[in-house]
Amino acid sequence: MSPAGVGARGRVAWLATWLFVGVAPAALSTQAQAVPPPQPIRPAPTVQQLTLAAPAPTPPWLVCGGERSQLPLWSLFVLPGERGDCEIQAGSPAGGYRLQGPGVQVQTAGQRWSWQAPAQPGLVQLRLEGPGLKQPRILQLWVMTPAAAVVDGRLQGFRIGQYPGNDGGRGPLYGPPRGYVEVTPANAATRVSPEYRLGQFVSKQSPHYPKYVVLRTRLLEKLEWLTTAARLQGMAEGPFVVMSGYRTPYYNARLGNRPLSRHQWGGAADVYIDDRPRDGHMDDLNGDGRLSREDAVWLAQWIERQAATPAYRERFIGGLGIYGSTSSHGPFVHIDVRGVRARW
Ligand SMILES: [Ca+2]
Repeated sequence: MSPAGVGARGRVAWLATWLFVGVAPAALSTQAQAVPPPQPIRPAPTVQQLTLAAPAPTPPWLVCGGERSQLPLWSLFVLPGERGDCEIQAGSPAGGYRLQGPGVQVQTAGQRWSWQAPAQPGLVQLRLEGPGLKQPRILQLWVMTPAAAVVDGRLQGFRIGQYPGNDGGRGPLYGPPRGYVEVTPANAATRVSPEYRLGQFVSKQSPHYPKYVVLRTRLLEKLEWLTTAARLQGMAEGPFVVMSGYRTPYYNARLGNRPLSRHQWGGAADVYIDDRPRDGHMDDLNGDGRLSREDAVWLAQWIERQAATPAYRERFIGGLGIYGSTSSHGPFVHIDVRGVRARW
């Protein structure tokens, strides 16, 4: 752990003590929301009072298919038979690297490889070994079911609905997906990144399998980055709760959501922090003894602060939306990776 992480542990302990002592768990229940808030025994930390500790770079960067990662486990979403390249980014520790797995060929020893995905949908893992890597890094190729398999808005009975026939003039990020990852009971718990699992991103429209999901590597990288930053800064121990990830156009329309919601392209997640206590609701982040929209405001302000860092700006610019409670959900924050800044 970096020095910043060690410093953050004291902060974690302080925050945990304050939250557990200062806020009775009962105060967070729905029933108790009307009760006047208990007086905090210390002032609540403002977003600005937290450190701005960011995840430490851990080279090498592996660059594949227009994405790059330093994570010990990451995912690309590809089509059957698709070919691609990977390379070690310049500036990484020198030496010979090995990328091994089915369908991987060496182009230039130690620095660059080409791969070809299997002809059938499924999952293959490539392992990167080399200088400074105590454990192999895993690159997962999720081989998708091609979009051409969607018939009358359904894939194996799972309702997809209709994507806009073109990008609506809004750019390639709004074109129809190239394919869909099949989700079954057997692979729903498979990790797509160190902290997140495939099943967390599935459209919540039906209990029946198989289900299908669209996911963007960049969204997973952003979630991982924010999760690590939250941990370093003493805000949370575990990953964020993903309340909603991918939504099919069918389900998005059923919810009455915006027609061009980024959820439909696998690039958005509605998240909250639920660690203290872990009770299925957003934590009392602003320390006022209540669970309210203000806690989502607090979380959004925290994300906004991370967005000021160069590492964040380089890859994670996108949407940030604040939502309060309704009869069906508690407060949460929407994040996405649309590539341009959007706020609501
Ligand atoms: Ca609160």
